[in-house]
Amino acid sequence: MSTNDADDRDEHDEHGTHGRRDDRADGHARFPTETPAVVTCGLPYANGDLHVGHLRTYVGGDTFARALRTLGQEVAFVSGSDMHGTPVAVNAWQEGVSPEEFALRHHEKYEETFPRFDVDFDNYGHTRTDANVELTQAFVRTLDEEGYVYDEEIAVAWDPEEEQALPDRYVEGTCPYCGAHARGDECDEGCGRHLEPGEIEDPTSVVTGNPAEYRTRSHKFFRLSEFEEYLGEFIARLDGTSNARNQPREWIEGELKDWCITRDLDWGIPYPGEEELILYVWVDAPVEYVASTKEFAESSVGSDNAENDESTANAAGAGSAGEGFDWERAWAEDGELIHVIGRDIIQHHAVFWPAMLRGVGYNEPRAILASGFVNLDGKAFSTSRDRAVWADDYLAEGFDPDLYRYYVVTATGFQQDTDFSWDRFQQRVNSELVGALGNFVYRSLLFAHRTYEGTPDSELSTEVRERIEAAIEDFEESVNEYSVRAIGQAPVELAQFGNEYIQQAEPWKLVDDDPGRAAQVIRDCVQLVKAIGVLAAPVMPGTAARLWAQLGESGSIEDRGLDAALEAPPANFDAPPELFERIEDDRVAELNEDLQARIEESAANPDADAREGSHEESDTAAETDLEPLTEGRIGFEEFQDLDLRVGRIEHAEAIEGSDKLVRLEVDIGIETRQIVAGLKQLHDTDSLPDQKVVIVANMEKAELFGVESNGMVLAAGEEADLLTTHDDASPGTRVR
Ligand code: B3M
Ligand code: ZN
Repeated sequence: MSTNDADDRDEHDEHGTHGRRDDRADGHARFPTETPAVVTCGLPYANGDLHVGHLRTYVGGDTFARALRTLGQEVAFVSGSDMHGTPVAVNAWQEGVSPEEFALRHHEKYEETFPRFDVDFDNYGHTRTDANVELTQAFVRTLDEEGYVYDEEIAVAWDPEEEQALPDRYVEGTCPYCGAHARGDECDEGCGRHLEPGEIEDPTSVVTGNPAEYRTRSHKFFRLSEFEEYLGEFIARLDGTSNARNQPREWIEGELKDWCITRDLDWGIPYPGEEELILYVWVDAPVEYVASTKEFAESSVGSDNAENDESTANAAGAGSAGEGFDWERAWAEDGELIHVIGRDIIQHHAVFWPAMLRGVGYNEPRAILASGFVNLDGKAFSTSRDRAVWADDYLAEGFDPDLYRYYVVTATGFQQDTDFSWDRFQQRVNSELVGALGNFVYRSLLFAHRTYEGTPDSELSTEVRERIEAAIEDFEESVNEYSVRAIGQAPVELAQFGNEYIQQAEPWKLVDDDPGRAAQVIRDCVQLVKAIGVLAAPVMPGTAARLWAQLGESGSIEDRGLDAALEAPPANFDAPPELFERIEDDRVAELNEDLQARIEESAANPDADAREGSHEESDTAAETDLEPLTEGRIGFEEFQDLDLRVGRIEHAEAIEGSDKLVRLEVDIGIETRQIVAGLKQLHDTDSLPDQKVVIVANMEKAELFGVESNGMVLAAGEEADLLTTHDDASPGTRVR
């Protein structure tokens, strides 16, 4: 097994031993266990586009879940979108749409994007499903009944102008622990701590930019302090990356404060029995891990052909039906619960969540794998600055998802930060995937096909058998040590051995002189190819499936388990196509240029089409910078293509379900047009009738919220300042 894996080194140093994890006094049973396992990935807030940095945790979780299955472990791999809380509410408000509409849109996008990277959750739900609302309220009721919840009056930040409470991301200020600029509930740029309501210093309202005042409100508190001793013991037996044990120790050993679990907000799950209080998003979010597992377990019930139906409602990807998966045993009794998260949310998973689970009498997490961040050319990704490689753009480039999967999983130890650059990506793909793995598979299978029409009739040599056995053992060890990186490295390491082996044996020289030996060497190589496929399946499932087909194997490689690595390959197969394509220098130069141009454009034009963001920056201050003038000029004829007309609004009414849209009837002389416009928040609909406006009469028709829009009303800026005429131009007059 690789000895230079930083994650492994951390593990070993900490325990002062190079023994196996289960040598620890409080060690857990080795995988595969008799009990069901659940692997979860942190729920992405449904508030932005995914870039390749976000994907690290999901690809890592998917790889680990697949690796566990390869060992024969029963696994449910689940996640869902985090729909609630101020990260969604603030962004929806900025866009002028309802949080519900906003969150669902992003949820659907995530649901579609993950499988395109072969991140195949068995269930991908979201926190507003009935399953999660019910389960969350049941959790809270139990905590309340058990005496773990009390009421307390506290000072909450308040915007005096808007007359509204400012929970969490509605307020910014200074972290009381480290002095960094921080959000209301999290020191996101400094020490990373969770901040309780009222803790932030010099608070400013994100809504108006005003200094926030304080108001007294009654809220619910969870008695976290009562769990101090338990949490200390829990952390000592927690498996996974060492950062997940080390960071919380400090918090637990300091004074563990009770945790405020409600907010003044109208977006979220109500506190059971006290509907005016909304649960803090970090209460209902982790419960979705349980709800999503439950949905998986129940997913095949009532569906006759679930086995063949890969488009079941809440399964993102082709996860198998979950009938028979004992979700209650996993969560409430003795299952193996493994959380894969970003390193910024360790406190929530290693402190708040286990205390909640304990409070309701559930099982506890066995392991937390907290990933480092991915930087872009040494600097943080920035969603709002468009300084990112977007998941969609990566796929639109035609790159195989496996290339990125391999790159990000093996770049560094899981808990270390890592860097993405197109140059490094090219270098690793060309040397490790094309040069080592692809090359070995191709030359072996081509030689075998040409000379023997497939696998030669010969015995596997002891040397190669032992090498494959060692690779299998290492793989089992890597899974038990939670080393996602080592899992990813396994197939390439075996291919490197294969290349040395074939290079030394030179079977092409033996075919005539020593045909027996030649057949044996190629038999060895084909076996190595098969073993490489088995080991590659967790990190590169698509590639492994292609390799499997090249070998003439039938069925799914992933269903076969580790034993398949030493089973005889088929006697016949065709000439193989290459598994990977080289990435050429000019392509990388182009990718770098495009990325650079986008970054520069977005810096020069901060208002234009910045993507909605979640993790790095919240971009809350209203942008006042003017857009630079458009460079290209148009001729008069092109302008004439626009049919601009004076109109008079006859009728205006809000469109139900939309925060923003208004249905207008506009008289344009020749006829009356129905037009949908985003004016609701900025104009009192009653004030609109009789106003004169300018419309684009030959705008393509569109449908918004089920209402046809036949034209477009012109308005300036964020406030939708309506364009009008000032004299007696009558409706229908052309504007030139
Ligand atoms: N929605 C995303 C984050 O803070 C947050 C995770 C919830 S996991 C239960 O990264
Ligand atoms: Zn701080």
